[in-house]
Amino acid sequence: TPEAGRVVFENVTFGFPGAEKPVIKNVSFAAEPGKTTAIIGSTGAGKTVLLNLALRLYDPQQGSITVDGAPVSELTRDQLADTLSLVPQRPYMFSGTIGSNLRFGRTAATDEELWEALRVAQGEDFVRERELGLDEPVSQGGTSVSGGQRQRLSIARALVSKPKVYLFDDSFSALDVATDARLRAALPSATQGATTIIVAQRVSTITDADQILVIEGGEIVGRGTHDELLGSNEVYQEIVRS
Ligand code: DGT
Ligand code: MG
Repeated sequence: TPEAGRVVFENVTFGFPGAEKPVIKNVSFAAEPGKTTAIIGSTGAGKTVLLNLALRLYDPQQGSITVDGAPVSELTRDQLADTLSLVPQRPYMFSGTIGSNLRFGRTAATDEELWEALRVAQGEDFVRERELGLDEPVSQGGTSVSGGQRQRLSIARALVSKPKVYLFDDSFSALDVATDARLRAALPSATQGATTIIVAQRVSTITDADQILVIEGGEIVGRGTHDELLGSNEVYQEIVRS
């Protein structure tokens, strides 16, 4: 259906219990299937909370969030987990192997699929260099892999699950600019048709996004393409300059 993977926020307001002020204020946007929506804004602006709301880690006090036209409040955790894959800002590893970390409970994924996901996520080389490859042990917390490798494994894990919606929370900033560029060049064909939402620090990560949301203090203060925002939005201009 044309709704497949469509994520819609309508007038969403959310505050943490006990906090005086909401951290998300009257946010509305639609993230469309086959397109990339980028979210940019300073630290503490509310980017991670927005993604967590889509995953229903918390429920908004006002407004609605729908995925595929259905309110997320009516979806089970399993349904949400099948539809949306989050690459968290701080990726985690559990004790097992590189392969089991990539499968993450999806035992049906073949080794071929894991290698394909690693290829896209720019993780193929460092896994091939490991003596045991996919069977290489990983300790909990992933101390045997570097931060950038952990991020790439986490991206590959999301690709293996083939969700309708990808949520990348600052997943590219630990990568050097060249790896970031290669990864983003490989992503579109791997995520074709899916809805992609990317939280970014670097403007270069999102210049080709279909829509960019600029968020400040929990509010959307600008939206458009890179060129549109560059010409019209002071907050965005400031981010580009910094
Ligand atoms: P980042 O990752 O540093 O670029 O910042 P954002 O944009 O991801 O910020 P976010 O969404 O983590 O936090 C937005 C606001 O919400 C910020 O004032 C901190 C606050 N906040 C985040 N998580 C919690 C929480 O678990 N409890 C409470 N009380 N406040 C939280
Ligand atoms: Mg964050």
